[in-house]
Amino acid sequence: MKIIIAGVGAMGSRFALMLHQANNEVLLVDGWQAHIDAIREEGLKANFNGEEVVAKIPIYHQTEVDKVDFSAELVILFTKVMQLEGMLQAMKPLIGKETKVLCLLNGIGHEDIIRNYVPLDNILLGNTMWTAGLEGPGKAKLFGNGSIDLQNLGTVGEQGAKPVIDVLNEAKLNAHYSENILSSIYKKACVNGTMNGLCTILDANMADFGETSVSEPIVNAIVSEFFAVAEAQNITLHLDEVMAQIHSCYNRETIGLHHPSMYQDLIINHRLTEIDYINGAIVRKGQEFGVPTPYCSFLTELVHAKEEIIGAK
Ligand code: NAD
Ligand code: AOT
Repeated sequence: MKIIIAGVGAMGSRFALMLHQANNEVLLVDGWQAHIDAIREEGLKANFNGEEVVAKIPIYHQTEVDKVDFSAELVILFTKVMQLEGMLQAMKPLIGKETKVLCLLNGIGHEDIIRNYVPLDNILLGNTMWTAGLEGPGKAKLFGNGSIDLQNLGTVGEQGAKPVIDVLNEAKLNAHYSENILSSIYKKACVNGTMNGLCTILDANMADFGETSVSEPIVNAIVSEFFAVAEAQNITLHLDEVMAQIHSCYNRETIGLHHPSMYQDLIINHRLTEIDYINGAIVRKGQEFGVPTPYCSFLTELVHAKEEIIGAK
C-alpha cells in the first residue's frame, strides 16, 4: 500500500519502520527540520527491540509537499494534537478523494478537526497501546508490544476499514475493528488523564506514583469526571476495565518505571503538552453538558503553570 506518515516523531517512526519492513511504499512528512535532515542523510534509525535498524525512506518538510508526486492510499496522522490542524492544512495536496486518513493521537475530539479536511467515509479514528520514544533527531527507541483499535466514521463502516486493517496486521501492528471507538478512546484517555498530568507535576514514574498512599483517591476522582462526561454523551465505559488498565501502569516489571510522554515532552524536552486535549477536553465537555470537573480543571491549570515556569515551547 502507498502510505504517508504525517508526523514522524516517536510513534510515526515506529509505524513507518514496521510498515516499511512489511514492504509497503512509505513516504514521510514532518515539520522538524533537524530530524528531516538526519533522516535524509543517514536514514531513519531505531533501536528496535534491542537491535539497531536503519531504513532509507523518503522524507519531506510539510511546507514542500507540493513537490511530492505520490497517490497515497493511506495517510497516518502522528503529530502532537497542537500540530494536527497545521499538518492537515499542509497535507491537502496529498489527500485525494480515495485516501483513507487514520488518526491514532491520544486525547479526545480530533474527529471535529479532521472532518473539515476529509470526508467521513475516509476517516478512520482510533487509538493505540503501542509506545515509542525518540532519542534525538532521526533516531527512535522502540520496544514492547501494542495494539490498535479503529473505526470508520462514515457509512461504509468496517468494509471501508478492512484494507487498512489488513495492511496494519501484515506489519504486525495488531489492529482490530471497533464498533464503539469512542468508548475505547475514553478508556485510553482515562489512563492519559491520570498518569500523564500527575506524573509530570509530581516528577514521578508511574510505579512510584501508584505506590503512594493517595494515588487511589486522586485517580478515582479524575476517572469519575471522565465517566460522568462520557455518560452525558451515552458513551459506555466499564470501571473495572479502566481501573485494571491504570493499575497495570504501576507494574515495575512492565511499564511502571517509565515516565509518560507528557513528562518527556515538558520536563525533559521543555515542549508544550497535550493537557488541553486530555483533561482540558473533559473540562470543556463538562461545561457543555453541565458536568462539574474540578479535578481535571485543577490538573490542567497546574500543567499550564508548569509549562510557563519551564518556558515550554
Ligand atoms: P512526538 O513528539 O515524538 O512527535 C510529534 C511531532 O513532534 C513530530 O512531527 C516530531 O518530529 C516533532 N518533534 C518531536 N520532538 C521534537 C523536538 N525535540 N523538537 C521539535 N519537534 C519535535 O510525538 P509522539 O510521541 O510520536 O506522539 C504522537 C501522538 O501519539 C500524540 O498524540 C501522542 O499522545 C500519541 N501517543 C504517543 C505514544 C508514545 O508512546 N509516544 C503512545 C500512544 C499515543
Ligand atoms: C501509555 N502511555 O500513552 C501507552 O505516555 O502518553 C503516554 C501513553 C500505553 C499504555 C499505557 C500508557
